[in-house]
Amino acid sequence: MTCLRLVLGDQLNARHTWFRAVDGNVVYVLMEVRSETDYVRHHAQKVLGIFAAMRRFGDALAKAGHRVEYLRIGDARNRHSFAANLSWLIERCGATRLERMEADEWRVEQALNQAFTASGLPHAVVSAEHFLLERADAAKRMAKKVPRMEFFYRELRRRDGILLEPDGSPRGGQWNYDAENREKWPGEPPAPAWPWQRHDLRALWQEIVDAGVQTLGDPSAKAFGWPLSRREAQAWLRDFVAHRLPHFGRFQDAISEASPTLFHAGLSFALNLKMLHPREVIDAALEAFERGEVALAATEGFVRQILGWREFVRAIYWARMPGYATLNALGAERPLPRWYWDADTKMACLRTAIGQSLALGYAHHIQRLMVTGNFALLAGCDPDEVDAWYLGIYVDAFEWVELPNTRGMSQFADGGVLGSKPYSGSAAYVNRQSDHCKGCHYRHTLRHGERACPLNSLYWHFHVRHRERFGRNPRLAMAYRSWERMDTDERAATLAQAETYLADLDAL
Ligand code: FAD
Ligand code: DLZ
Repeated sequence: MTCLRLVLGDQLNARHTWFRAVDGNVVYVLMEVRSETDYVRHHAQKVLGIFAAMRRFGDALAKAGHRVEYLRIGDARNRHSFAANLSWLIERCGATRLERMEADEWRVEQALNQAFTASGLPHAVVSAEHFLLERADAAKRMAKKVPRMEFFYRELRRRDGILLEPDGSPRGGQWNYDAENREKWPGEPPAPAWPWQRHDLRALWQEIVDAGVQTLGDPSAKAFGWPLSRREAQAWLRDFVAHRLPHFGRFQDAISEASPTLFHAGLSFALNLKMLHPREVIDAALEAFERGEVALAATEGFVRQILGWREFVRAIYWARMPGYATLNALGAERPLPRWYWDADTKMACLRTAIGQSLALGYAHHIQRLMVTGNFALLAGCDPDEVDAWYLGIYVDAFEWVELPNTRGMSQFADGGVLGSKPYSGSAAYVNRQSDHCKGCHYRHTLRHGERACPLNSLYWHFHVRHRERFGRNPRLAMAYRSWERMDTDERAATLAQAETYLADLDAL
């Protein structure tokens, strides 16, 4: 009897129970396939990183004595889809049984279900043993009504006994220290550099190019920086806890041209490939807190990202797919401006966020939400295009996490499933949180006129055109009151300026 066990590129969980014992009847299968490189145009570093990490993982399994079948992108035998490769591997290995872990993406889950059923072999699907909620439980919690993230998060904190006083109340008296986490970064303390690796992936890059895979962004194959193994990922985690976590909360919402990474963790690539477990990441932060090295507000702010947001968006994804991927509550249909692909815009905030995304395959949360996301929201860009951009450009982008963040949190295309109001901001927000405006071609104080920052008129245009939906939302009441207080000519000039900009977004 031979069992094939499929390991996907984002299932590199070395601590999975599958790998505990060596069994000569089990063959682990990993494959680099065009169906996955081509369903969207990915950042070059994302493809490089996934393939390099998969190869290391396959090698480590073989070294530990497991049987491994690994299909490289350039292998002439490769049929370039999970289903087609599985069917010849079944023949080749004389397989009598198939097993796999749950896939994180709806698309892949459907394809694999079909392939396994079509094989006619007995098969099983097991947990990927990664998330803090099993998938069915996560989806069940969202089945009737999606709770606000804050309540979902508190429940998990109670369930797992995280940051609680002995009586079950939250440590320090508050569940959430977000109010302490909104500072602009003045340049001090210095933002520590991330512990970038210097992997030379030029040979792999050549294989990818020779195979004809189309990518975007800078491959940086000569000095590829992202962690590629569990050991390297653990070193990133230690580095984060020691050097950046102490300031994480305070500057979580800051943006700066002087640092693309500020005090962020840079752990999403390692987490999403499952090289790290979310619980070990949380525990590392909690231990630093207990040792007195990190304040409660920073610790709680970080734990909320992993235990709260990450699990929450996944739960929404599995409760609401496949319909969620087609929602467009605001009827947005403009194409994304061309400069999303080359960063060639006069707006300093967008130029910086897109430029660093193309260079690193990374932008931090506030850049994704309040710079690139905010612009697309205000301009009414088609959420299908916005999704494809986000799904391609970031090394950590997998649909289960990208889609709710983009279509839901950032574009409000889900009509308020994930959040109760859109994350919209004018130039005042960007100026408050960043150092972009002082050197920008546009003037952050102007609503109209030649140098008026486009974010200002687009902000008002967005709220006016969606007044019916948002006008009675108490969280937006202040914005609508400010609009009413503006004199009539000012309002007309602002809306006219927005129309001018909307007529040629490519020119901004
Ligand atoms: P940090 O800011 O240091 O946060 C620590 C960790 O918390 C992250 O590694 C991540 O695992 C988790 N986290 C924080 N915020 C979120 C969130 N909103 N949703 C899920 N997990 C979160 N994250 C992805 O992993 N993949 C994506 O494709 C992705 N797309 C996004 C698209 C948009 C429009 C927005 C607004 C956010 C998106 N995020 C995505 C969430 C977040 O921006 C990234 O997780 C974060 O920037 C990764 O960098 P970091 O590890 O330095 O994060
Ligand atoms: C993203 C990606 C890419 C680019 N290539 C592969 C691949 O060749 N082989 C593979 O197993 N996985 C790849 N992935 C990750 C898959 O798309 C991922 O498994 C699904 O997104 C399911 O979450």
